[in-house]
Amino acid sequence: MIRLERLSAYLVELPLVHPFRTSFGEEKVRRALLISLEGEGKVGWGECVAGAGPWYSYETVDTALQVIRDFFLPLLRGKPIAHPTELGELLSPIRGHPMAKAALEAALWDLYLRLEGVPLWQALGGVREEVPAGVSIGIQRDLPALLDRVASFVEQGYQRVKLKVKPGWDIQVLEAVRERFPNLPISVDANCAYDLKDTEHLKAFDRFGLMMIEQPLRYDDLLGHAKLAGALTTPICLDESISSPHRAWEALELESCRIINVKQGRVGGISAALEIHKLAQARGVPLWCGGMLETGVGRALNVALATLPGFTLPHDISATSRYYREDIAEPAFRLTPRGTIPVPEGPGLGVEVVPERLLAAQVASWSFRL
Ligand code: NPG
Repeated sequence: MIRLERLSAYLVELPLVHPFRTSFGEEKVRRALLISLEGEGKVGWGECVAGAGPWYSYETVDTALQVIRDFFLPLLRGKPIAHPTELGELLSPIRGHPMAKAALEAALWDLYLRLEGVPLWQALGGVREEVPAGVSIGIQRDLPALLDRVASFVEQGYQRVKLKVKPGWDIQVLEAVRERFPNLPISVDANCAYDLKDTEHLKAFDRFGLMMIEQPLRYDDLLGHAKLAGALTTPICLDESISSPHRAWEALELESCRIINVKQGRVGGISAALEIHKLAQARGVPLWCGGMLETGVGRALNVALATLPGFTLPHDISATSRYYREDIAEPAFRLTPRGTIPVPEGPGLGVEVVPERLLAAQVASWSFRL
C-alpha cells in the first residue's frame, strides 16, 4: 500500500529551439505543468500536456491546476493506494479534464514503479526497447525554409516526416516536398483546419502517397470524418477527436478513422491509453504515439507506451535536441543511427528531474499535504 504524503505542482517555461507553428497558433516557449507525488520515501513525476491557452483542447495549465487542487486532492486524501489502476475509480466522480487526470496518473505510476524497481515499459507489457522516431515540422516562413528543414531531419535519420498543413499551406507544400523526396514516408496534420465542404480539395492530397492525413476536420466531428473517409484513399488518423476510450470506440464504430494517434495525456492517462490499445488491436487498427512538445518527463512516458505491440507506426517522438537546448530531465533522448529512440533503462519513467534545471525553468510552484 502506498500512503501518499505530498503533491507538488511546478509551472515551468522552456524555450523551444525552433518556434512551432500549427494551424491553431505558434509556440515559442513551452509552458508545462509538472506534478510530483511523494510517498513511502520516493517521488514520482508526471507532466500535464495542457497548453497555456484553450487552443488545442479546452484544458489549460490553469484549469488543470485548479481541478487537481480543488477536486482531485480531496478525493486522494487519506486513501492508501495499492496500484495506480485504482486512480480511475477514485477520480470517477469528475467529468472530463483528461489532461489533468493523466498528469496525476503518470506521477502515481512513476512513484509505484520506482518503489517496485520496475521500468514502466516493462510494467505495461512493452515488446521493444527502442521505438521508431518521426518528426513533426511546423508551418514555415516559405517553401525553401521548409525544404531545408525536411532535408535536415531526413539526414539525421528520422523515419517519417509529418507536415503541418492548413488552407493555403497544403497542395503546393506537398508538391514541393514530394518532388524533392519521392520516397520519403510523409504524413500531414491539419489540426482541424478544414471543413467537410473542402472534400474535393482534400481529395487532391491522395496523389501524394501520404501515410495518413491527421485530424482534417473539427475536433468533435466524428460523423464528418466518417463521411470524408469514404471520399479519400489516404487513411484518416484522428488526434484531437479521440479524447477518451469511449470516443475511440465511437470513432472505430463509425469508421471515422483507420489510424489513431494516441497521446496518453490527451485521452486521460495510461489506463485510458491501454484501453484504446485494446480496442484498436481487436480491430487491427494501427496506433502511434503523438507528442505535445513534452519535457523529458512526458516524453519518457510516450516512449514507454510506444513499446506496446499495437504501436506500429513511427511516432511524434524525436530527440530532445529537436525541442530544447536543455531539458529539465536526464538522460536526454537521442536518435540512434537506425532512426529510433531507445527506452530509458531505470525504474518508473526512467528519467530524473534535475533540481537546478527545474528551479531555473520554474515560473511558480505549489505544494499540498495529502
Ligand atoms: O514532437 O512533440 C512533438 C510535437 C508533435 O506535432 C506535434 N504536436 O498537433 O499533434 C499536434 C502537435 C501539438 C503540439 C499539439 C503541442 C498540441 C501542443
